[in-house]
Parts: sequence; structure tokens; C-alpha cells
Amino acid sequence: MTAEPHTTERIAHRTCPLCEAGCGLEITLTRRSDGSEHVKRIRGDRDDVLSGGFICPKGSTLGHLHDDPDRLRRPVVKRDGEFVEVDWDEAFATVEAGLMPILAEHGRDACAIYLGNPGAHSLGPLLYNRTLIQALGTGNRFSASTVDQRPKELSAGLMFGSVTVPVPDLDRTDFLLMLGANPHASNGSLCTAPDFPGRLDRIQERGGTVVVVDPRRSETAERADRHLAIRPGTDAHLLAAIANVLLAEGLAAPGRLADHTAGLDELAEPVAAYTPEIVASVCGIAADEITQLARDLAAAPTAAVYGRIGTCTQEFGTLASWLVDVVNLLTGNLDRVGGAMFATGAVGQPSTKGAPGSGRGIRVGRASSRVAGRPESFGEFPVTALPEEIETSGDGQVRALVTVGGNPVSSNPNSARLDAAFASLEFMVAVDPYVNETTRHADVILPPPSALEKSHYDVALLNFAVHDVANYSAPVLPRSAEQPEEWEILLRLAAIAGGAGSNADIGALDDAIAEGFLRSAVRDEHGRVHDRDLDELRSMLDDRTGPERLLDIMLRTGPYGDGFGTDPDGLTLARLEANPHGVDLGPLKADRIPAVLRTPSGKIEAFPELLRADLDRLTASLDRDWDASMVLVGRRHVRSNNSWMHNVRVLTKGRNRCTLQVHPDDAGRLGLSDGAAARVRSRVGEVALPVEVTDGIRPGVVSIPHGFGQDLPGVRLQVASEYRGVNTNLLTDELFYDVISGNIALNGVPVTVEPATVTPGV
Ligand SMILES: Nc1nc2c(c(=O)[nH]1)N[C@H]1C(S)=C(S)[C@@H](COP(=O)(O)OP(=O)(O)OC[C@H]3O[C@@H](n4cnc5c(=O)[nH]c(N)nc54)[C@H](O)[C@@H]3O)O[C@H]1N2
Ligand SMILES: Nc1nc2c(c(=O)[nH]1)N[C@H]1C(S)=C(S)[C@@H](COP(=O)(O)OP(=O)(O)OC[C@H]3O[C@@H](n4cnc5c(=O)[nH]c(N)nc54)[C@H](O)[C@@H]3O)O[C@H]1N2
Ligand code: SF4
Ligand SMILES: [Mo]
Repeated sequence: MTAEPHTTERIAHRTCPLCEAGCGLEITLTRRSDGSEHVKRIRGDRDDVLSGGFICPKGSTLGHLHDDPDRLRRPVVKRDGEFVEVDWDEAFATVEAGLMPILAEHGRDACAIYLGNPGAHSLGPLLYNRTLIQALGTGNRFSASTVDQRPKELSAGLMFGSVTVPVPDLDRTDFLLMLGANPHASNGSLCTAPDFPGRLDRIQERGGTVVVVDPRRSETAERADRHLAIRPGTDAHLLAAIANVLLAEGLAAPGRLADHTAGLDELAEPVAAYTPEIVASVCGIAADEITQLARDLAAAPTAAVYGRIGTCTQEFGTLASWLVDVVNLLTGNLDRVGGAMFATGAVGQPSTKGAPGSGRGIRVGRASSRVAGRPESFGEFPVTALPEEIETSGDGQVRALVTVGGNPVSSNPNSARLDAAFASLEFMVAVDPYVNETTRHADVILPPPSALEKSHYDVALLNFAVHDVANYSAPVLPRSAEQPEEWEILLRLAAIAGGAGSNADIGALDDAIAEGFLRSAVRDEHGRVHDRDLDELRSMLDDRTGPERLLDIMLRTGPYGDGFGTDPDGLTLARLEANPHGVDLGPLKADRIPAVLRTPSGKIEAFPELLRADLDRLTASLDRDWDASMVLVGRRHVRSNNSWMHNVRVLTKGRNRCTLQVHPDDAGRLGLSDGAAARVRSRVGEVALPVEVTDGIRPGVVSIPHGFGQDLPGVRLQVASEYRGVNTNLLTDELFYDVISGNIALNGVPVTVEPATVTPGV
């Protein structure tokens, strides 16, 4: 569009919701003569308390996403196999008519729910998904967590009693050991650190050391002081060997934490099997390198071990995640400045609620999935159980599905099987802005407002930040008159599922939720507002509703809150509104143990019961023929975001990034050449894609990025559908998973590779 006369400009600030870094954005808007506003430019907000002006190429595309012609502005319902736009009342009435008879006839478990990744970045799902889940009353709950971080949640839960995950103190550490993470592409995960790459540079600038363990010489490995090209799936072995060296050489020094730790003494014996020599042949990292790494970690003034997706989405994910923190503990680096520390988020942190120092801990396996008996964790079954629950008839069969911001047909293993299973559903409703691989199966799609039309607070991710901050963003652009807020969509679905009907008063439901928040705050005898008068608290909430009211309650009763008036300098939502660049709450705090613990013993459980048998599984694998097959791993690119941002042309233009990375030795042996096509097969499927020969990958390993392959019939993503990519999850195998957490193993998948006779769109 060309510039129009009489335009005026305005600047707004907003946290980027696209990835975990949560960068502050400075958004310049132009007002047209008709009064409408348009994004002119987005750049990093230099005054943001956490990101200080950093931005990546995705962050500047919120305007493109907002303007994307394929983004749904109105609900669609399927009629005779085609989506037609309807108004909101009709859409909700269609949900009621489609869903309720199934629940009435087959019971609550007949409707499953799948929660996807964007819900971790959006206030509506963050605060209201729980109400929807309760209203559905189903045991069949699934989420992207079990294709992602469940192993870390589980290991942290077992060790510390709640999902309280230590993060590397990036800004103060002297030595960082990073496994299975590529923040140069991802900008970090379970470690909220905008400009993660810059923070790594500064470790080196101040004389510190960065070591990267990755089967690929990733962008992050490239810039590290040391890169160890590990065999996929063997991080737990490596970390057990490091623990062994620390214990055997008398280097273990948990210091202050010894008194607060249980089970450490029992660790020496089982890890003794993990000698650097034996582990070297498993990991493909020389024994003296392993020994040196252990000694370096022990000798560094401060050090932090950090593991992410490569250590989670693999066969021994929970053990690897646990051993990361065992090594942090053994080297005396847990909970101290420069080590692995606990963020103190202003809201939503389980370890600042209830009695400090001990609690109920976490419980897992309270239920088992119907078909394969997969254990529940954190109220969910692993996604690997979803297809069979739809396919297998009998009592409790899943016949209906609700998805909230998820694209499992792209993101989950064995996509073809899941795709077919979804096609067989009797009814499906999606809360999603796009018609994509998953939502094309829906009967009703309910689009949320665009990011620019939503308010924001990182309720979840600031609990993993490398510096404590609080930051609220008001909506940048107004919604259209018809467009409900995302939380209103979720509450209306909850009202329907709960039997109140599609015309229920969701304001009253929202009031009841806020009342529940207040009551539980008043009941908490260790909380800020214990035994206070409810009417008084209520009167202090102004006329807020929705997420803002809940957020205000959480902030005011949280660790930095105003305690509803008892600490006038404390946080309130009003104070955050007055500080659009955020409020700085200081560097990470040391010595949070024991107060942060919620284990029944009041100790760090260094060797949790549940992991003992799993360690035997790891030990048995020491004898495996690790060279039996080539294996597949993934990778990310800074211009891509899981499956759903390939419709932004400024991000996807340029050379094809969906390539098969192969080492030159393998390429020679297999007859593959750069740019020609290869066919990759696994137990479950096959894909053909162009080869990229590179010595930046370990021999025996191939890599394909995930999130591509939007060219399926019915998908309405014009730009993405033209992209020459394939879905790597046609290869990943729902039967290859981390047994203890049920989390899928997306890395280390056995595959065969051969030249393809049919050249795909190279
Ligand atoms: N640009 C961009 N940013 C994103 C995303 C995105 O899709 N694109 N997704 C977001 C999400 S949802 C998440 S969870 C985070 C993930 O953030 P990260 O955890 O940093 O994920 P990746 O960038 O995929 O890096 C994982 C690395 O692990 C390596 N790896 C694979 N298998 C193994 C193994 O067995 N052992 C070891 N040691 N390494 C292994 C891979 O080669 C890869 O370099 O990124 C977030 N940020
Ligand atoms: N092979 C392989 N597979 C992987 C991974 C890998 O590394 N390798 N990574 C895994 C990881 S870490 C993750 S987190 C998962 C992600 O798995 P999913 O969450 O299932 O998939 P996404 O690709 O994030 O799709 C997000 C969906 O949310 C919609 N959406 C976008 N914004 C909003 C919003 O504001 N509200 C709502 N309601 N919907 C919205 C999009 O249109 C899209 O349909 O993928 C996993 N899959
Ligand atoms: S790194 Fe990029 S996508 Fe992630 S929050 Fe920052 S600007 Fe947004
Ligand atoms: Mo993720």
C-alpha cells in the first residue's frame, strides 16, 4: 500500500510472543485518514528491562502476521467438506450441537484436548485453559509438552518437588556447558534470555568458557570454545561419566547444599560403571575429553550445565535432564551466583506458594492411558498415546477433539498416522488462527485475535528467566467489534462443555474464577494476604475482568506484590501498566534452597526413586551396538518457528532450508551428492528431500528441520504451501520414546538413506 496523506504516527511497546526470549518490541504505527492503524516498523525496544533492544528477524513480522490474508478473522464451520465463514454465535452453537451429543452418549473421555505451544505465550490459554479442561472433564489430556520438555519438568519435579527448573546464570557464569541447545537459532528455551547469543559472547569476553555438546556443529557450537560432537541420545551417558569422574577423583563439592540433599551417597555406585573409557565408545567423545570436561567444571570459579531440546526429546531424556542438575549439584554450582539458579518470577511460580521448604512433591502415574497403559504425568498422557486412543474402539474411545493453538499433525511423531486418526474423528473444534495440517480436520475453527490485538504477560516463561523482571503489554491494536478475546473463546467453550450452553453468561464464570483466585490467596497461611477480608480485596481490583484481573491478583499476592496495600511499593498491574518497558526485579537470587523446595522430605532428592530403574535401562544400553543404524536429528533456523510461521514471505524467501544434512563420508558411501535428492526411511514412513553435504554434522547422523510440509490438501497457507519442504515427523516414531516421561524421542531416530530417483522440488 502506498503512503496516504494526513497520516500520523504512534509508538507502542509490546513483548514479542513468538518464542521464549520474550523480547521487548518498539512498534511504530501509522494512522490512515480513515482512522485505521497499520504497523509501519517493528524494532527492538532499547529500554526493555530484559532484552535491551535485541530483536530477531521473526520479531519484526508481527505486522505481517496481523495482515496475513490467510489468518482467519471470523470463525469457520465445515459444510459439505468446505469451510464457510459464520458469525460467532453460529460457530458456538455448532460446537454445542456437535460436541454435546457425543459426550452425552459416550461420556467425558470421548473428547480429548490437545494444547499447543503458542498457549505458553498467550494470556488467554495460560490462565483459562484450566477452566476449559475442567469443564470438559476428560482424562484424555495431551499437550506439546510431551514432544518437548516433559523430561525436564519431571526431573525437576522429582528433585525439587515442583516444576522449578534451574537456569544457567548466563550473565555471571565463568563456564557454560550446553547440551542439545542451539540458542543462535532458537534464542533459548527453559531459559528466558533475550539475546542469548550476545550473553554467550560476553561469557567469552570476560574470559569465561563456552562448551557445546551437539551432534552438529551448530551456529552456537561454531562460536564456542569447545565443541563435542556427541552421538545422539547419549547425553545421559556423558553426564553420568562426568558425575563418575567428579566422585571418583574427589572433586565433588556440593558445599552448603550437602545438608539439604538426600540420596547423593547412593549415586557413586551406579555411576561407577560409566568410566570415561566405556562411555567414550558410546558417545563418540574421547575419554580424555570427558575427564577434562569434568575437571574443568570442578575447577571453574563458577560453572553451569544447561541442557535443552536435544537432551529432552531423546530416548534417555529424563535421565539426561536429571543428570544436568546432578552435575550442577556435585560441582557446588546449584543455587549460587554464576551457577544454575532459580528465577523468582513475579507470578505463577509453584515454589513461592504454600509452606516454604517442603510440600507434597509431584505425583505421576495416577492414571494410565486406556490402550497402551502409558502413565499420566502433570495431568496429561503423552502424545504418543493419542493416535491409538482415537483408533481403538471400545469404552472411552476418543471421538471428539479440542485443540488450542496446536498443530499436532505437523509437530507430533508419525504424522501420517495421526493425520488419518484425526480424519476419523466424529467432531473436532480448534481455537486457531489458521487452516493448517491439523485444523483442516476441524468442524469448527475459532480464531483468536492477532498478537497485536492481545495483551501479554509471560506468566510461564518469566519463571525461567536469567534475570528477574515483570513486564505487561497492553493490546497494540483494537479488535473488531465481533472478535472475542481468546480467553472469552475458551470460557465459552468451557460453558458449552460444562452444560451451561453456548449463550451462558461467561462474565459470571470469569467472576467465579477470580473469586477462586482470591479465596485461595486468603487461605494460604504462608501467603501475603492470609485471612484478609475478601470484600476489601475485591474492592481494590477496580473494574478489571479477564486475564488482567487474574494477573493483578497474582502480582499483588506474589513475591514482589503490594500484598493488596501492605507494601505500597510492591507490584500491581497498574504499576506495570505505567512501566511499558518492564520492571527490573534484579539479578537471580542465590541461596533459595531450602525455601524453594516442595519435596515431602524437604531435601533435594538427588537420586529419585523413580529414576533408579531407569538408570538400569541406561546402564544396559552401554553394551548396545550404537553403530547399527544411521540416525536422524532435528534442527531449527532463526527465521522459522515450529510449524506455523512459514506463511510470512519475508522469513521464508531465499534458499530452501528444509534439507537433509549429511556428512561427506556418509554422502560418499551412500552415493549422495549436494543438491541432489535423497530418500529417508524410518519404521513409520519416508520422505524425499534435497541433500546438503556438510562436515558440520557427525558421521552416521542426518538432520532435517521440523515444521515444514504445508502442501497438504485443504491447507490454507498460500505462502507456506509453496515452500519446498517435507514434514520430518513422517519419519519420527511414536514407539520410540523416553519410557519414564513418555516424551517422544525425536532425536536419534533410526533411518536409512539412499539417493532418490524422483527429484523433489529441489
Ligand atoms: N527460530 C526458532 N526459534 C525457536 C523455535 C523454532 O522453531 N524456531 N522453537 C521454540 C521452541 S518450541 C523450543 S522448545 C526451543 C528449542 O530450543 P533449543 O533447545 O535451543 O533447540 P534447537 O535450536 O532445535 O537446538 C537443539 C540442538 O540439539 C541438537 N541435538 C539433536 N539431538 C541431540 C542429542 O541427542 N544430544 C545433543 N547434545 N544434542 C542434540 C541439534 O543438533 C540442535 O542443534 O526453541 C524455541 N525457539
Ligand atoms: N521433529 C521435530 N518435531 C518437533 C520438534 C522438533 O524439534 N523436531 N519440536 C517440538 C516442540 S519443542 C514443540 S513446542 C512442538 C510444537 O507443537 P505444536 O504446538 O503442536 O505446534 P506448532 O507448530 O507450535 O503450532 C502452533 C499452532 O498454534 C496456532 N497459533 C499461533 N498463534 C496462536 C495463538 O495466539 N492462539 C492460538 N489459539 N493458536 C495460535 C498456529 O496456527 C498453529 O496451528 O513441536 C514439536 N515437534
Ligand atoms: S528472539 Fe525473536 S521471536 Fe523470540 S521473542 Fe525475540 S524477537 Fe521474538
Ligand atoms: Mo518447544
